[in-house]
Amino acid sequence: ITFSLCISCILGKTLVVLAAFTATQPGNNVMKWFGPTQQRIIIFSCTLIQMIICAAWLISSPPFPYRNTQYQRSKIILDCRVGSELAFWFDPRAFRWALTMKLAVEEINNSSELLPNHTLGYKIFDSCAYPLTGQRAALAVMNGPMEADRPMCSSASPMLAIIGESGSAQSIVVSRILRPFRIPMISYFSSCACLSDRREFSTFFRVIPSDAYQVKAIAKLLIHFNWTWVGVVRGDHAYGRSALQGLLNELEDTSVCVSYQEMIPLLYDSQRAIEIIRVMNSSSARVVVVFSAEGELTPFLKDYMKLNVTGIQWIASEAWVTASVFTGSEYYPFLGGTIGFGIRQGYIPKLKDYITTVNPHVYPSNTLVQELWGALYGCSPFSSFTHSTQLPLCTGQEILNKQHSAYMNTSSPRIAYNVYKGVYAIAHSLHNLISCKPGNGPFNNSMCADSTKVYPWQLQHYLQEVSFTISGETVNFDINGDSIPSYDLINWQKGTAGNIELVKVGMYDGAREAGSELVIYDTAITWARDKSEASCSQ
Ligand code: TCR
Repeated sequence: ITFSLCISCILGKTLVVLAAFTATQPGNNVMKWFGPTQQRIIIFSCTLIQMIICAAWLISSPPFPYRNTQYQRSKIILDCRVGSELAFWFDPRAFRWALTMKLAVEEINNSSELLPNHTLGYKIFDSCAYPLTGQRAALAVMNGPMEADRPMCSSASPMLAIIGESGSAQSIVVSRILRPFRIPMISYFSSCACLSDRREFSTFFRVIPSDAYQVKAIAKLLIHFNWTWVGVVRGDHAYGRSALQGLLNELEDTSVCVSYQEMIPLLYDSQRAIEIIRVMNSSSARVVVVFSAEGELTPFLKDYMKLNVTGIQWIASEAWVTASVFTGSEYYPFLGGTIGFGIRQGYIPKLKDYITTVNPHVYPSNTLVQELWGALYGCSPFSSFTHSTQLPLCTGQEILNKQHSAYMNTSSPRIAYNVYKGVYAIAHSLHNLISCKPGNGPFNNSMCADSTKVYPWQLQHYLQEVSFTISGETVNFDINGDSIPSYDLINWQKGTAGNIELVKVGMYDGAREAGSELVIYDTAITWARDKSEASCSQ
């Protein structure tokens, strides 16, 4: 935009700029300037003064939200600030994922069995859930340090692989950067079915199932319970769009019919929501599948509850079936009985103890830890930080406890467990690479890789072949870089305090024989309105 503005200024003409934004995180600069818009027409008329302002913008436009403090081996180095202002909300849950990576690397480095005599190094960047920031981070780490004493031609980055990105939009961008250099990446959170295209994303691997499997599992669930009419509600984004399309494809030639498809607008609009709720209420389909994230669903459910509609059997998509925001007792009459597939949980024995050791006094120079304190306790640990955040100074008595579920909830790690698996997948592949028997290797003339100078494409070869067991689960990748899909079937039941408890009532296990992937403990399920059976549609 700045660029178009400047061009228009230089030409001295009035210009109509059609800005097409996909919504990024609230708080991002674009959003601050123009509001959370998807498409807007902005008309500027330019004068000489504006031209100078435009030029100044170009020169002084703030850096994208990360600051590269210093280059070090094994360090978390980026945060999401623009100047001193936080450009994005600090997400304690995502910070826990970062610490899980650190824990896994430390475990591997201390292990005498896995990669003995080798040490893994790492750097962790915050991409701020923003593709461009992810791109900068990927390029920064690929470029490596530009040190005066290292000649340009020998200063190639030692990076072998990337664990990430988080969201699919970011993974798409980063994967395209890594592809020409054949650097593998393993995502723990990007589930878009589009990323399974090996021609386009040839170095992309993931330990989260593709959404293609989720819609398969949902279709099987609908068929299992003989539900003939269902409604579908989705968010206005790629996730909602492609999941809906996938489900419609899966339901073709089955006994299940879709009565209506509705979309919750990106810019939440109560009026529109009420119309959707009316459609839901007047339809004879009592089963509604919702593909949405918890954030956008919250105002929608509030409106649903205000209108006092009940009797809907919700099928939750993976993005909200494990959301803790809806577990209060006030939600039970409306959401009790909800069922859906969540990412399989795993067990990371040392995670809880590990994340409790994090403290701003142990890591005084790590701004992320200071931000964690800001997010959890609403205070700044140091007076220097108080100034920039305008938060009160902490008392020093702040203690991590269970209350901070966003950060401390380690009892059933799902995404953190994926991160853990991803790091171990790299370690096992490297281990196999290093253990190659000379003359028996997989490369030209049965050569092995030189363990003192490993190339990323050599690691990719081993990653494609790797197979190991962790937390009782076999981890390997199919030809598209996808892992074996495995979900827990989760049901929202009444807890002792009237709140909602998430109970596992089955699973979808892609490792089982075709046709028997879905296992349901029928009698363990609670249905909406406490019905005893699944007779939810006509
Ligand atoms: N993968 C999505 C983003 C996403 C998400 C979520 C967002 C997933 N699960 C739960 C909020 C809450 C799965 C992506 O971008 O691929």
